Amino acid sequence: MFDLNGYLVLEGAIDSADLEAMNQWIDDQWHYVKQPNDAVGNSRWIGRVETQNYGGQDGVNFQNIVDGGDVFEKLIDHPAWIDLVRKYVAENNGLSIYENFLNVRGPGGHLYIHSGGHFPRQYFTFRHHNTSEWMVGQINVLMALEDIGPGDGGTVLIPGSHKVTETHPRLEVEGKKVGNLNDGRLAQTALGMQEMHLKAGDALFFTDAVTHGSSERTNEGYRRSVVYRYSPRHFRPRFNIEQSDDLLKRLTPDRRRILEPIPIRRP
Ligand SMILES: O=C(O)CCC(=O)C(=O)O
Ligand SMILES: [Fe+2]
Repeated sequence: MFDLNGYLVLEGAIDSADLEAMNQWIDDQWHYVKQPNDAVGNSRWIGRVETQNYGGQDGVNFQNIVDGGDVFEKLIDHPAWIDLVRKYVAENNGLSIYENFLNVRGPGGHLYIHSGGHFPRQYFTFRHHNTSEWMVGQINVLMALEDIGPGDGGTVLIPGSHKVTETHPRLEVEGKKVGNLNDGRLAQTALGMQEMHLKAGDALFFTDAVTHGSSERTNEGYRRSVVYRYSPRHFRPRFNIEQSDDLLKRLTPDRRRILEPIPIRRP
């Protein structure tokens, strides 16, 4: 079904103790949700975790959340998904984490439509090479820290759209195909979109190539999610935040290999 649709829902991936710990982390950092930037508009740092957003209604991202504590370190090679990730990215491509963040998104928050098989981006690779091994350029694991139901701003996606050749009508602008479009039209209104409802602890496992976005949150309160994106080890991390020596020393060898697949060399 992952091959066919480009996504899977991994039910009950995260146990309640870990959910509680992650939700507690958010509660403890709530002032950053209210005030993600400092007085002159710069991002703020909590150790090596950085507040970030894309300037729209995407909410507050806590980038490099892997530095937020034990419970986030565990997600690097979480047993609920790591074998699937290893299968589809494939061992001979190595493994890395392209981006890891925690997102908190309030009323009015949403994400515009992006991605799709029509668009030539290296990390949208999704193929089965010579019938022996998979080669997937990026897999996103989006974890719901609380239930995400109608009105909560769930992820929307178009099943199978990672394989399309023809361009989605909304992703064709003046005869040219685009990979994303912020044109004021909500992603959930695009042709073929399906809204994904998750229970707290479920994880949406999807190729970044599938056409997706996030529906507008119309309910009160905030949606809480964590996203870890896995890619072959040759991809540079999106924000390239240098990990602390403390974190690197703490990690198991497997986790360290994923987080820092090509160690920095110094004389
Ligand atoms: O926030 C969402 O629902 C979607 C996130 C997203 O676009 C992604 O993880 O690539
Ligand atoms: Fe996305």
